[in-house]
Parts: sequence; C-alpha cells; structure tokens
Amino acid sequence: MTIQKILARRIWDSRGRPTVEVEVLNADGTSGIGIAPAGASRGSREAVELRDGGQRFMGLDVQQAVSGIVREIAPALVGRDAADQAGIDAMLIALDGTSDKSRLGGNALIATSLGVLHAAAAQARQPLWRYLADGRPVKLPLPQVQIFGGGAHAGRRVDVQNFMVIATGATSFGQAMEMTAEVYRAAGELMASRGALAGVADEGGWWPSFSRNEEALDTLVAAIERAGYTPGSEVAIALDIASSEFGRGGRYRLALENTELDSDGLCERLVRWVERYPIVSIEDPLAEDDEAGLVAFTRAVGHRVQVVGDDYLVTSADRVRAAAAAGACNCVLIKPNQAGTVTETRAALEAAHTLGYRTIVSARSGETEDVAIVHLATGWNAGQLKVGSFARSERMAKWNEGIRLETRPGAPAGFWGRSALHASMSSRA
Ligand code: 2PG
Ligand code: MG
Repeated sequence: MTIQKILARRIWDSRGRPTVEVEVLNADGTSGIGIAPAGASRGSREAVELRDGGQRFMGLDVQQAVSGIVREIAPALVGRDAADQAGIDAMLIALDGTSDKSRLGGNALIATSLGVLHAAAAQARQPLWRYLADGRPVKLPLPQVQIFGGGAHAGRRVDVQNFMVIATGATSFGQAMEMTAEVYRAAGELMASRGALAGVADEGGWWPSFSRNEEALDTLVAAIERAGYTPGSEVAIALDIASSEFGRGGRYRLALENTELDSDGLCERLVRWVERYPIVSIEDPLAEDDEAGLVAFTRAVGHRVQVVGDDYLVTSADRVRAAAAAGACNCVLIKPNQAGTVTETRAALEAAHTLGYRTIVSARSGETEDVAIVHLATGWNAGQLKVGSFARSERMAKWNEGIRLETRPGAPAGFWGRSALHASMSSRA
C-alpha cells in the first residue's frame, strides 16, 4: 500500500511557539500524524531545528521547514510504502544532505518520520506500540515524573533543571500515576505553606523559590512522606542536573549559591547528594564537554544509581558506543528529535541495550498533545519514560495514554516497575 499525500502545517506547542506537523495519508484511507517537539536546554550535537529567524514569533516560525516538506519531501514520499521506515528515513537524510539536518531541519524530518510511522501502524491496523513490538513481549515503562522545574524551565530559579520522582513501589503504571498524584499535590501544599511556590514551570512542575538546591531535595523528601510514602523504597528521587546549562570547560557556576565549582567539586557535591537523599537516577551530572567528569562520576556512583546521558549522548548510536568505550553513564535518554528520524532513534536505543545501558524515552520541554513517545517507550521495551510533570494536558495526555495501554484488551505483557532501574534488564527483548 502506498503513501498518497503528505500534508504539512504549522501548529503550536505547549509554550505557544510554532512547531511542525506532518500528516501522512495512505492510499487505503488510513493516515498518521507526526509532530516535532522542541527542547529549551539542548545538546550542541542535536539535529538542528529549522527556524525562520526575523521578528515574527521571536524568530521561531517554521514556515521554511513546512515549505521544505511541501516542495521537497512530499514529492519524494508519495508512492512509497509507509511500512518502509528505514528506507524512507535514509531518503530523508540523503535529501537533507547535511550532517546535522540543518538544511531541511531536524523538526521537519522528525515530524515526517513520525507521521510515516503512525501511518504504517494505522495501515497495519495496529496500535503503534504493538506495531513496534512486532510480536515480542514488551512491558509498560516505569515513569519519571517532575515535581519541581528549575534551570532553563523556571527562570533559573534553581540550578538543577528537573526534580523528579519515581514510584519504585508501584506494581502497575496506573498505580505509579496514583502515587505520583499524591506526591505532586503534597509538594505544592508544602511549598505554598513555606512561601516557596511561585507558579508552574515549563513542564508543569511547581516553579519553586528556594534559596539552596538542597532545599528542593529536602522539600521533595518531605512531600513524599507527607503523601504517606517511604522515601526510597516506595517513591524515590530522580534528578536532571542539565549541567551543560551552567558549565563549560570544567567550570560550573551555581547561580543560586553564587559559587563556582570545578568538575571534581560538582562531582563531590552530587556524590554527597546520592549518599544523603533517596536518589536513584541522575541525568547530565556533568556537562556534555566534560567526559572525564562523567567517567569519574559513573565510576564513583554508577553501581548504585542510574547515570543518564542526555546532552552528552544526544540519542546517537555512535555517541553511545563511544561513551561505553570510555565508561561514561549507564543509561541513555532517548529523544526522537535529537536524532531527527525514527530509525536513528531506534538505533541509539538498540546500541544502548546491546551495551547493557538502560534507556528512558523522553519528551521535550516544548510538547504537544502527541502521545507517540508512550508507544515508543512501550513498543521498544525501553523500560522507562519521562514526560515532565503531573499537570498541563501536553503532559497528562501522555500519562493517560499509558493508562489506556495498560487497561485495554490485548495490553502489553506487564509493567517494568523498579526492575527497569537495574543494570541487567535481562528480560528485555
Ligand atoms: C531534558 C528535557 C526534558 P529540554 O533536559 O531532559 O526535561 O528538557 O526538552 O528543554 O531539553
Ligand atoms: Mg535532560
């Protein structure tokens, strides 16, 4: 069956900024929609978004990306089979012709690639996750849910970008959501009572007004307890330090405390946090250009916590292999728009699994109602899923989709639960 028509349009993301949507129409009447998300704290090696520049919408309009799809991508796609994801993605990469996807735009490419994937699943009359699982037994992912925003997502009010929780005691996706709902609410109440609540940040987490980074951690532990859970065994902490945002060349500037740390200093600080708080996962502890620091940190705590590479690995299979050779990180954040196509995203995930790395499929801070990543995390058996906080519909749409997948007839084979945090995810297909 062949692709008959491609529609491309500008829509709007959760920050009210322009983004690209592609609708792929098959000759049999089925179709699929792909939407590009957008990051605020980006790795320097991510696929480059094509933005128009100029005055309109802060220079962020995507008319050039949309017209590239209409003029160049659509004619090349019509007549091809949506089921040929690898062939179509290779064609998109060749058509763009640059190493960073800057000519047609990583946003144009990922929207197209995801639209083709959705169209292929629709054509196969299967939910996307099952189409991706292709007969292998897969399980629903363990969620990482943001409670406070920070860094680039909350006016740099705290240096750390993401204070998250993982419901380690949950035995189903739905239960993980219930436990998270209680902690999210308890955290908001606690902060309001302490005069530390300044609103809601970019991903729906509370926008905090803390005077030290540790105050956020103390408040998070208190919120877990206030919600009636035991910190660590029932609800644990996950952090995204996003340190490339405040560190370069081995120097880290903590604005909140008005101090500068070197790589060893930040590493020691984070090791102290791991010893003192029920932390099970730390993302981008050192900056993307500080591989030696990432290796040292992984050596120090990698046996007891998950060390996640985001800006450093940018969903690249080659970079995952290089990190494994160097001994940096033990978990890979998987963001489709960092890679730019579905095929490259999957290659990064498979490289991670082959090398014994854990994986977390992740949303961006700029999102939409699109729920594709829930299906990717499930169908690819990634183990974990990160989509932001427990508020705002671009986040809740994804959590709610996980509940749907869990409760429909023919649901996935179970829920990863806390076993997704273990180094050997042996039952992963
Ligand atoms: C991250 C993401 C999501 P952004 O750093 O992991 O929290 O943020 O999309 O801004 O890169
Ligand atoms: Mg990150």
